[in-house]
Amino acid sequence: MAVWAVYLSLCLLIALSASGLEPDYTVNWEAKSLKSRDFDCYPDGGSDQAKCEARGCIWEPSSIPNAPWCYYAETHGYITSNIVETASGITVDIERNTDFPIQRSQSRDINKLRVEITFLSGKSLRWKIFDPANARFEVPVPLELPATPETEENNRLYRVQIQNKPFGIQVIRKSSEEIIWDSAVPGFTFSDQFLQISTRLPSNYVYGVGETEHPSYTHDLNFHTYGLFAKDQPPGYKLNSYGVHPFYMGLEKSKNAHGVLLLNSNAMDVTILPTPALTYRTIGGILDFYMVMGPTPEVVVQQYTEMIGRPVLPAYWSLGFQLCRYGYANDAEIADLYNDMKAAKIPYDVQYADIEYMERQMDFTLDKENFKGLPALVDRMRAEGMRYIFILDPAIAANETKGSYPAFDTGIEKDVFIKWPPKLSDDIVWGKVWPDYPNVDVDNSLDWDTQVKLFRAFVAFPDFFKKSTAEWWGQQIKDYYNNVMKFDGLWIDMNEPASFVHGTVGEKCLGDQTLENPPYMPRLESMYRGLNHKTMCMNSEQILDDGTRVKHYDVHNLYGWSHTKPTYDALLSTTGKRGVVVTRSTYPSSGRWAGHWLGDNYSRWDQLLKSIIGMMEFSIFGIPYTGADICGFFNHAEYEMCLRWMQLGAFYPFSRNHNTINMPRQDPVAWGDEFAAVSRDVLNIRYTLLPYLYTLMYEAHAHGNTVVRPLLHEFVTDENTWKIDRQFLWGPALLITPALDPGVTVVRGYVPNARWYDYHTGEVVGVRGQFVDMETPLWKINLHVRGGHILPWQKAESNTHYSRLNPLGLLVALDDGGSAHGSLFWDDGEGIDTVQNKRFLLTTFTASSGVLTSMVPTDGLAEADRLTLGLVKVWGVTAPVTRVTMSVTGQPDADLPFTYNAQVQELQFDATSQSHTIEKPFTITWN
Ligand SMILES: *[C@@H]1O[C@H](CO)[C@@H](O)[C@H](O)[C@H]1NC(C)=O
Ligand SMILES: CC(=O)N[C@H]1CO[C@H](CO)[C@@H](O)[C@@H]1O
Repeated sequence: MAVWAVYLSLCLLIALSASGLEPDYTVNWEAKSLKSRDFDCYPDGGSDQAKCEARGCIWEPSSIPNAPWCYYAETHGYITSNIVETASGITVDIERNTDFPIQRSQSRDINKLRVEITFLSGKSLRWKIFDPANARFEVPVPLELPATPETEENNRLYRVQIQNKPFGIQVIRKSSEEIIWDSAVPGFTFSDQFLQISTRLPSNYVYGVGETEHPSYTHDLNFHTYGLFAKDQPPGYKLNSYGVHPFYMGLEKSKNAHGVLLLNSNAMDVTILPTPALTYRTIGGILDFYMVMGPTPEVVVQQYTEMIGRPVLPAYWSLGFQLCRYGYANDAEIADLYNDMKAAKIPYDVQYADIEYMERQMDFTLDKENFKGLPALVDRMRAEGMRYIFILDPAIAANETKGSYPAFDTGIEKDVFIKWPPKLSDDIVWGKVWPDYPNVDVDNSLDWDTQVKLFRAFVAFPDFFKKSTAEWWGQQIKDYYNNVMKFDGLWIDMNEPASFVHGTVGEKCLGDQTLENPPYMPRLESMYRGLNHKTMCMNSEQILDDGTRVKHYDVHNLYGWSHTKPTYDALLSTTGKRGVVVTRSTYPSSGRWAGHWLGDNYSRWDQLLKSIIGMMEFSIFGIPYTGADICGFFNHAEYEMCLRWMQLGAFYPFSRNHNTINMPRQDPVAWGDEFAAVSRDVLNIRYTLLPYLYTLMYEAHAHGNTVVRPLLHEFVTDENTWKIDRQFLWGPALLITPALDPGVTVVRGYVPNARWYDYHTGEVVGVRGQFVDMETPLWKINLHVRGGHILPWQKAESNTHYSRLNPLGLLVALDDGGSAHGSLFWDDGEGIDTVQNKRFLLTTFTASSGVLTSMVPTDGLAEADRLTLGLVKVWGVTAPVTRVTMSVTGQPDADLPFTYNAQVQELQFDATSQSHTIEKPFTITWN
């Protein structure tokens, strides 16, 4: 390496003189060239000088870790040949710069391209780069775009400029004159199976691009590449995981924010460079970009979810605590767990059954030996206000006797399973997943591959793009509910789709092998084993709703997406309630129907932090209902880690403790009294705050706000917040600072610039805008409430069926000026389309100068769901109070009983005696 470093400056000079720079480049020639130097001409690995130069690129070893040694010449790319501007956009024709050789001989270059830029609205735009001569695959995910473009220049936050050589698009934010997208950088390539485009970023702060584990929420810019390809791959560093979200949010020097979606569903990778810049490489489809202009991070998410679809409102009960494990031996074990949780008075709403409830892990069956009592147990638990969620996998077992397994038989009848392209074979593309063969006992002492070979039955994968498949799937779900047992929600797993064999049984994929091993292999976990590693053949054929035949190669990343809506629709039509669906594999817009758990994580301390990062990323991906498996899925949990994870997990929107088979129990009643007590306390806090969390979920559904909110969304002008990922907010007002490391009793946390109150004591925090050490003994998670906000709450009970009956409390945290505001969304908790049909209550609360008033913008609540006003706590009341009076139109004023604690500056008054239901506005005055 040292020897090469000497060459560096030398080569730089040669490269410069060779490239014949025009005069205006020489002004800052050094900066320019160093930047071009970042763009990797040989991302495939294994380059040397000869191979590099054969691509027309520049070879120059570097001592910078991960920096490319083979990079593009300044003008490598396409050249603009024609530009047509209209009021609604720009059309550009571009041609490949043939001064440079083709990039990959196995992937045909497309020399002439069309670029269509559309001014979607004043705050959003799209640029689409495609082959005008031949139609290529385009992502069949419908987006909600404005009906007409914004044709009035003055109404647009942006301006677009086209660069000629190399061709590039520059998007400029008019207010700051910053270039926030700039693809006028070398290396742009558009060939059949290798499409590459880079953009300079306006700042070093970029977030998102998933689903893959990131060690920090802010990206490290030092040439890190992340593969995106749906895979049954437990999250790990640089491993492509279950879902695909080619979306990032970028901050700008002006402290504005924007978001960019690349709507492409092929396998791809994304590299983040110190330029700062970002390179996308995808292996099919077209380049279809959408940008939203914010200007704040929170507005970026609102605009993005307006486009991809706003997240579903989950049932109220799904915000309760949930218990699951893979490997319950029988229904008695679940019944005991339920009884122990009740006895320990730990709030909990949802129990699961993982695949063992099924007969030989086959969907829509019940193990009649070990889980014979499950339907009755489910009925009993549901009668006590609990809910049940079952798992379903997409793969359907194929080796049952004809007539004995309707799911497969009717699937064949209705032709729902994925097959080969007809000219190759009319057979199904068989895989293997869980189901065992009938009458065969699995020998667990054998190695996994042998077990798969010997004991796993063939499976067929339904093609969920077809309407007939959705109907068939819905019918299976309905039949199960009506004939076998009830459930309230569905959990869909293994929908990458995962298979235990590679490609197909026998592992020989038919047809074009460049689909299985493309000329450019993105940086994936399985890059050396082919795209079909642990999934189906890329040459399998799927059929879109409109009859278009597509290759699994193009739609692999949409398999989980296509599985989600049919499952959600089936849940609604079967149960008549909205319930909840959680899915493993997601794509932009999956949040419209489902939440997502962060996968089969490990029971390790580092995963606590990673789960916060994962949740923040899913917040900006538009899937707010998320959380990791509390205490981790794989391996042994240890006491302290599990306890800290219970505390953190109490603030996951999706709060579920889940564990894999053959591991010791890790539920809250598995560890003794102290653990149970800490779990009870922290879950009681969660349950107390559920009305606030539910209101945030409504705001996500109605307006696209985030629920788990990075601090920078609320305090973007304070650069300290740009990197914070060890703390997060619930909405604008609750700051959560968990212990994430072993042995700590003090946690260093940031107190953003506002007035904050300690949730546990009600005392005001003396500092703001600085890092402080927070005492965090084992029983405690740090929680702070932001002055200026009113949080609705209810006393916790054993489950939400009971807590929802309690009076509504308010927590009024006054700001420096003695004011606060907040709101409550309330409905029946599980009705279908309550928001669209206005069958809900929306109340806003305002406190100012010793007066708390409510207003009711929407009152569509049924009488049975009404709430009465209960205890109100006001924090930050500086002067002693002598009287609290409540007035409601048409009624005499009433004095309310109250207490005032001068030391804490807390006023509490109780309206319970008034039996006042909150759909009627009220005013409460203290003086
Ligand atoms: C399982 O089903 C597949 C597909 O029909 C068939 O090819 C295979 O022979 C069957 N295996 C057994 C053991 O019945
Ligand atoms: C604890 C945890 O959730 N860690 C990782 C689990 O996996 C997701 C991706 O599925 C990551 O985003 C999390 O960071």
